[in-house]
Amino acid sequence: ATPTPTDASPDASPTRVDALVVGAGISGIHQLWELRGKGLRTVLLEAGSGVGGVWFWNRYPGARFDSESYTYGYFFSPEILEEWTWSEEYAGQPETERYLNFVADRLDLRKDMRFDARVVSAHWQEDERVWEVTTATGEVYLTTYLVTALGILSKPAFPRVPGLEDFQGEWHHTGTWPVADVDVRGKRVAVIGTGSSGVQVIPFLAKDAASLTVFQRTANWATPINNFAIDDARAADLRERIQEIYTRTQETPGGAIHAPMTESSLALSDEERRAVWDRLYDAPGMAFVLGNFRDVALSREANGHLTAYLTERIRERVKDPRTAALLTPDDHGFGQKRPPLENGYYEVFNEPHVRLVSTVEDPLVRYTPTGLETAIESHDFDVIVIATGFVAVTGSYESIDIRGTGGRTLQEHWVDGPHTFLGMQAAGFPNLFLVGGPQSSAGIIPRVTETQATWVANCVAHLRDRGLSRIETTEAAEQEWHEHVLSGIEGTLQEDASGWAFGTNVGDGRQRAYLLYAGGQPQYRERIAESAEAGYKGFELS
Ligand code: N01
Repeated sequence: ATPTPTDASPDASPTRVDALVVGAGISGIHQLWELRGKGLRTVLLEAGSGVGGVWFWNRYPGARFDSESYTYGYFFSPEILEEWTWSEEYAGQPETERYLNFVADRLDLRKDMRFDARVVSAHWQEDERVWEVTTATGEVYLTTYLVTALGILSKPAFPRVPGLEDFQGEWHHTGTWPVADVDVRGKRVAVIGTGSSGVQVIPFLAKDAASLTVFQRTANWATPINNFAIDDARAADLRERIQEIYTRTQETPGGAIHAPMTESSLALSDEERRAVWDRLYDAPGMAFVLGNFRDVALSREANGHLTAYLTERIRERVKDPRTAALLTPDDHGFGQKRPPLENGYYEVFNEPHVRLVSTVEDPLVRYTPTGLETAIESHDFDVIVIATGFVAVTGSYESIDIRGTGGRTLQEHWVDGPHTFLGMQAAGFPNLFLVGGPQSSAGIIPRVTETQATWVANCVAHLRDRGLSRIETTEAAEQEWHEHVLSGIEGTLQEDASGWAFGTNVGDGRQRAYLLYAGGQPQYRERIAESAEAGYKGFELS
């Protein structure tokens, strides 16, 4: 008899499935549901011990959505839409983790999920047309189709500072925060990094710590989240308008309810611009970021007016002028790095027990048994919080030994940055689908990956219904997509941007490469649908 997924154990023979999904985050959960819906024997392997992906690992205090909760959740299931009510406009991590567990249970997905099952290798076997997938504990799966739903922000990046193993205190990376409470009451705490994670965690640590020292390399343009509780009336209204809200997410570039204003900010007077920005600054969520004037993403002059406005706002909120100046970015315009949303972030630096250290002026040298040494000082800490982000987008692929035709590794294929067709497949890696991988994502991730998960399931069903079992894109199609992806940032201020979307944050000498997709979700959906409708143009089927 064919073994079922539950037969897997280190001693058992390989488990044979039709499809295997890697990752129980928001994308993988949906993908499992879609593949199961096509009648495929599917198993999902997850490195963590629970459901949630990024919402499982990033449980640091203050972690929360900065997209509206109801635009981030799933739309594919009427039961889920009906039975779940978000409590806040921007839900915190505990609520989101509960939501994803609710979905896994409500749709009975858990029975096909294996936890603590970290995939370490995936090797294509051309003769049998299967991927041989091995976990860290030695379990082996043979699958016709392999779908990676690894997340674009899942492999933690660490400062390139030696001696972490020498530090005798407690340290945590925000991206692998422990389930057990981290108690910083009365302790001397350090935070390294001031991106979205740092900006979210810092006010919470400041509340309890005896002292908090923030090591900042680059300041960011943070704007208020203006979160609020969803009361019964709003919940009822949202439920009534949910299809209208979904339609809106399908029309905007980033899958959000916010979209840029097309009128030129440069056509307005200073007072008029200021009035708009005051309104957006007080509006909830990403309104300031995604609902701003389109030309601030295109014109240095327009962007300069905006950053002058934000510089003033920072000065108003931070009492010490030197600290305010340090908290004001001087190396990038607004939107050239993903701007964090904050709640009381700037005010934290007015508190006497909080100190800001610029690692540009005073670089980190090493961890010591008692803390951190910088070029000019030695600091003692009980707890060090590392909020230095991720080896984004391709990082999670680098952690798996993926070998395609002829034993070629994905890392070799992507040595100059990722190459894919439609962000769906890489040439030389048949039957491997990348959901939420490079060259497809930007904006609200579940709005991108829901499209992909459905596309993948339809594609696999298409092959099965025609007695086919192999699909592989071509290098020519990859090249065409590569040029299309780059054209999406041409003429925008992204052309000379940096940060995780370009891999420049990692600092290991990797080539700067644009990892996302800036063409907007409506166009992305159109492009992948066109290929499918033309019998999967750009792919070879057999
Ligand atoms: O990571 P980041 P993140 N010494 O790379 C600094 C999403 N997200 O985890 O800019 C000192 O943005 C680094 O400095 P620099 C969101 O998409 C969403 O914060 O490289 N500092 C930077 O300041 C976000 O964009 C939410 O010079 C060092 C920081 O560490 C993405 O995840 C919440 C350093 C890292 O910032 C990543 O955010 C959280 C060093 N040696 C995250 N090395 C939501 O709200 C690096 N840094 C939903």
